[in-house]
Amino acid sequence: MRIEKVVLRLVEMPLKFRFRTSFGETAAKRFLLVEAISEGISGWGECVAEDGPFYSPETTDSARSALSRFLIPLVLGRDLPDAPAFDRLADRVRGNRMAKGALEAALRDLFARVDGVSLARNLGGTRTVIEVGVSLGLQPTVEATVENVRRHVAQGYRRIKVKIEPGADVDRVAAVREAFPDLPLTADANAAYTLETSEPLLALDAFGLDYIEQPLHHEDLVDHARLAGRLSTPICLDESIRSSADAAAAISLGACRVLNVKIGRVGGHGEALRIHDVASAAGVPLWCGGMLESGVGRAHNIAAATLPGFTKPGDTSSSSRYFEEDIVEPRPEAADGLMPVPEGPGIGVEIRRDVLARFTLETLELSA
Ligand code: OSB
Ligand code: MG
Repeated sequence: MRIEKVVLRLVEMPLKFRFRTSFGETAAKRFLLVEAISEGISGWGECVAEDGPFYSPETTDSARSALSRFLIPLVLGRDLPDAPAFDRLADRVRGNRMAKGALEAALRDLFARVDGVSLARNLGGTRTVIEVGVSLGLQPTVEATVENVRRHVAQGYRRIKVKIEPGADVDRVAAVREAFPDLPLTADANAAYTLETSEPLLALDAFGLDYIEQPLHHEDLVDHARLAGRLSTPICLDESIRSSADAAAAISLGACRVLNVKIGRVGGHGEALRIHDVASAAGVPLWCGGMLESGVGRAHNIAAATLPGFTKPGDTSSSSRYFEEDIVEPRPEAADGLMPVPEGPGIGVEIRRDVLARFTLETLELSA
């Protein structure tokens, strides 16, 4: 299939809540949206890079540069047999995985739409519904944390993840656990601790967490393995895992027993599939992480999470939690912690071009 045109949009959608983590705070979701066009059909992908390099070294600006200068030119005017062909072409480009992942996702959607099959089935996914949890940002107080958890438990989410940071960790988790003794609960530190400051993490062992997510620096696999030796709670890695090679290294070092897979963070569905296979062979369970995505990225996450290795509830909660209005229809909405998997071609949602136009700050069209 000949890729005739790629449109890169900078989009900003207001968030219904401020989302605070140990690395920063977000009040609006600003991201790049990729539209890949062939024979009148469009495929869509969302770039998960954020404005600043605080979760990942990539940013919206770095991704725009990588996409427009190096990645999009690899496919423009080229006759691609399938989406994995792009993955092989893009192998020359080091890093820049979020940029790569956005274009790869758009091509996956495009090829699945042309074939008239859902992306979930195209990837080898089997589920028709996926279990989802929710990721709750840091709240100003312990009371507000418990209240926020209560609201989301009432909505039926299958697991609650609370963000922690030094000074807002054991107190939060202890209070939530006391209020909800049987709740599937996890804590995400976004790399805020070191082995030297890990004492609160050891104290979290008392609260029966399903796992602790990314406690230490994203480059500290060996330290994660050391920490794992002192904790009975499993460690789940997020930021540390950029590729299947990272996943293999982390698993063989004993740095984690659970993996958070984000399609964008690892460079697209192809790399996510390779991580899936590495982890499944080692018996390591997966779940699909979130980056406050619009309906496009959310639909890609849903498709990925239909694979058999994704056995734990992920972060793909309802679109309406985040946004008054979304750029897709139907909006991905969970009920009782279950997210339906769209059956239509590709990601199974349609773009509302009028809404998208209102949220678009800049447009760059690249033609063959
Ligand atoms: O660490 O999982 C994370 C959002 C932005 C950056 C990093 C993370 C997150 C979330 C939000 O936890 C998950 C979501 O609701 O999409
Ligand atoms: Mg995380």
